[in-house]
Amino acid sequence: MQDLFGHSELKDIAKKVYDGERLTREDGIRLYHSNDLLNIGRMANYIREQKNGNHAYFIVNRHINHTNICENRCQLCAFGRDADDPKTYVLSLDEIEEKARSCRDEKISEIHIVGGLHPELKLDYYQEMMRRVRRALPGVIIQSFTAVEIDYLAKLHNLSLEEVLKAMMDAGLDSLPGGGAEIFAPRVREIICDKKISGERWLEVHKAAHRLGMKTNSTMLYGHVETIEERIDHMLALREVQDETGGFLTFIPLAFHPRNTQLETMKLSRNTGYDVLKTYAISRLMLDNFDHIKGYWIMIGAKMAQVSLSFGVDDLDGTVVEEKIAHDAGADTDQYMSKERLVKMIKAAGRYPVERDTLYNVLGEGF
Ligand code: V47
Repeated sequence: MQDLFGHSELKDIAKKVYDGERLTREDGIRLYHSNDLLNIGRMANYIREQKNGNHAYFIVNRHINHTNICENRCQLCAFGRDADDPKTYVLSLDEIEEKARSCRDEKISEIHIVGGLHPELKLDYYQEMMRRVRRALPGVIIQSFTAVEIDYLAKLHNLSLEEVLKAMMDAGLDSLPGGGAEIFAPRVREIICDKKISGERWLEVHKAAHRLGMKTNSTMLYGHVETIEERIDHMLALREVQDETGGFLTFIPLAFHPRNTQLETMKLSRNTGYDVLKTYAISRLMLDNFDHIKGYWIMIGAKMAQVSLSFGVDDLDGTVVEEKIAHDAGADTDQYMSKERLVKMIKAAGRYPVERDTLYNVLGEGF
C-alpha cells in the first residue's frame, strides 16, 4: 500500500497512518497545505475501512427547531432573530408534540431538537417538551439541545451544568447533538459568534454530559474566517477530550453558508468541493479515537455526501424532514431525504447501507 506513496510529499505521513501512529498538529497542517487530494483520501479511506469496513450508516430521524428567538444573534447565523422581529416563532408544547406524533408511521429512531436562546423559555418548558416527545414516540432516542443551550439554562436558573443535564435526563433527554462548537479559537469566536460561550465552556458541557454517562456529538463550522491551524487545533481539542472520556459518538464538519448572515458582506467564498473533501479526510486522519465521521448531506448536497463516503466518511446522517438553520443561510438542498434514496445513494457508492440509531446500534442492513 505504501508503495503508492513512492513519490508523494506525504510519504512520511502515509507511513505513520499505515503503522497506526497518531498524527501531530504539524502533520494535520501539512495535509491541509497539500493538493494531493487523492492520496489524502486514500489514507482516510484506509482508516475508515479499518474502523467501519464497507458500512455506510444512516438514520431515520426528524429535526425540530422550537424557536428562532435568540439572545446571542451570532454573526455566523441566519436562523436566530431578535424577539421583536416579525419573522420570529416559538412552537408551543402542543405543536412540538404534534410534530413528533406526525412521524409515528415513519419508524424514526431519533428526534433532534435545537433552538435559539429564548429568555422566557425556562427549564420546565424543556422538561415538559422531553416528556411529551417521549410519550408521543416511545423508544425513540431524544438527541437535543446544544451545549450552548445547556449552558444558557444553567445560567438562567443559577444551576450547575450537571443539575441541568440531570433534570433533562430525568425528563427523557438521551444525548446532546454537536452544534455550537463552531471553531474553538477565541480570535475566531470574537468575529463569528462574539456572545456565544467559549470553546472551553462548550467542551466542559460535553465532558459533564459524558461524566453522567451520556454520549454526545461534535461539530466544526468551517469555511469562514478561520485558518488551517485553527481547524487543526479544534480537532486536537476534541481528540484530547475523547482520550479522556470516550464520550463522543461522531464528528461532523459543517460547511459554512454565508447568505443572510452578518458575515455575508465579508464576501467569504462558499466551501469548495476540494476543501470539503479534504476536511472530511483530514478529520478522519486526525481524530483517530473517533469511531465515526458524519457527512451531513443537508449542508454539502447529496452528491458531495455520496463522494465523501470514499474520503473518510462512514455516515450520512438521516431523513431530517425539516431543516431551518442551513436553509435560512442559503442551503439549496432538500429538507427531507427518504430512506429509500439514502439507501440507493449508499449502494451506488459501492457501500453497504446500515440503518442505525443515535448510538450506532444497527436497526437494519443491506436492504
Ligand atoms: O450549531 C449555524 C451551524 C449548527 C450556520 O449532532 C451553520 O448529529 C452553516 O449542529 N452555515 C446546527 N452552519 C446543526 C448541527 C447539527 C446538524 C446535524 C447533525 C448534528 C449532530 C448537528 O449549524 C449550529 C452551527 O454550528 N450553523 N449557522 C451557517 N450559516
